[in-house]
Amino acid sequence: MAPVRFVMVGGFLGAGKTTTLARLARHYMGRGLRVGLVTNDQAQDLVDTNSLRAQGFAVSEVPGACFCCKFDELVGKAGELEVSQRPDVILAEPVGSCTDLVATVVQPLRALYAGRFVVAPYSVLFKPSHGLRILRNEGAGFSPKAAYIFRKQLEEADAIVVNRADELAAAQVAELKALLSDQFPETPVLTVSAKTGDGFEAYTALLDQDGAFGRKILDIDYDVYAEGEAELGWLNLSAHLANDPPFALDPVLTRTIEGLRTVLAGGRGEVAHLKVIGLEPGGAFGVANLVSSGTGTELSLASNVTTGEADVIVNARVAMDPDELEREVRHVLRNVCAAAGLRVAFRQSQSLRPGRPTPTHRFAAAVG
Ligand SMILES: Nc1nc2c(ncn2[C@@H]2O[C@H](COP(=O)(O)OP(=O)(O)OP(=O)(O)O)[C@@H](O)[C@H]2O)c(=O)[nH]1
Ligand SMILES: [Mg+2]
Repeated sequence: MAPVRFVMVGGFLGAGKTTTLARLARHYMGRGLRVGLVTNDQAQDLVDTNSLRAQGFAVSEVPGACFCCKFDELVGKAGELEVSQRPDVILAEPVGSCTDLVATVVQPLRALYAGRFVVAPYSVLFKPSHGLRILRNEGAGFSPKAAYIFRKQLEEADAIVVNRADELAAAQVAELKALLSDQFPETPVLTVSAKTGDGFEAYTALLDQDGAFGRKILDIDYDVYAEGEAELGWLNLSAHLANDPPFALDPVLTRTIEGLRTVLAGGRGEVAHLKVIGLEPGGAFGVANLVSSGTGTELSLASNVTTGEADVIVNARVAMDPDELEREVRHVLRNVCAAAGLRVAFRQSQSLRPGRPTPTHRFAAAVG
């Protein structure tokens, strides 16, 4: 069998990785290639897995910790996709608070699975809402330790991909490019919009390249990294909503995110990413998001359905105590449902602070 091209796209929480992977998947499928995706999270019940599956893609999931700590499971899940889909390309999304992926994923894949995978250049999406403030050294609502992770993610990239170009003024793009070329002078910078597809021609051309990529081994302090990650509260929660007569699904999703934006305002905890998916039995689905405390609620994927019941999953990553975060999410969802006259039955929930990363492999120097 020909080796599978392994395309991993990094970037901070809410940078646009899942949106980008969906666009890349369509791009490769349009070229006649078969595609599989692997998602990753600290916990079960992942919005991204459900959203990508609902869009028709073949998705495997590595839950419970980042790819670096679950390297064998990543290879195992890629293997399941190889059997079921015979993919030419596997697209992989690591957890957005994870870094050091070149030393712990790219290099081990190259060294240990050379005949099975060809690893594409490692690109990292840049999230302007937090990134501009971090590059200006203004702080971004997070502690310096979380900002440390953000910077380390950029430092190991073969290319930095500034996302959300559709929202950026020309002066902002110019400032970002100047800051990035000053602080990461060796790294090419692309500008894209995962939403509109602008810039993807150059981006996919970069991902098609072979050569001396995936070789930037970080000098990284795992204590700072672990403490930075542990400052984030993490919540994955699922529930079932029902009503007779049927209700419009999308407003429930946006009101849930908007309700959380309101209760978390006033410095209670910077939002890294809040997302909710609603799935109705017929297969229609909608997703609403908030990517920082200073931006607005967005219905990123509309279901446009009215339904008698729906499953909802909330994934919240906020710099606050995870138990408090869970209380707020339950409270807001209950209020949104009460206001709309819906019955809500809570199902699973996991709230946590990410544990210290202990990678399966860590290469101290690049091989090959
Ligand atoms: N305007 C605009 N919004 C975007 C773009 N790319 C992503 N978004 C929005 O940003 C939000 C987060 O996008 P995701 O693709 O879920 O981000 P992510 O990096 O996968 O997030 P995590 O998995 O939580 O780390 C969603 O509301 C997207 O619709 C873009 O190019 N332009
Ligand atoms: Mg994602």
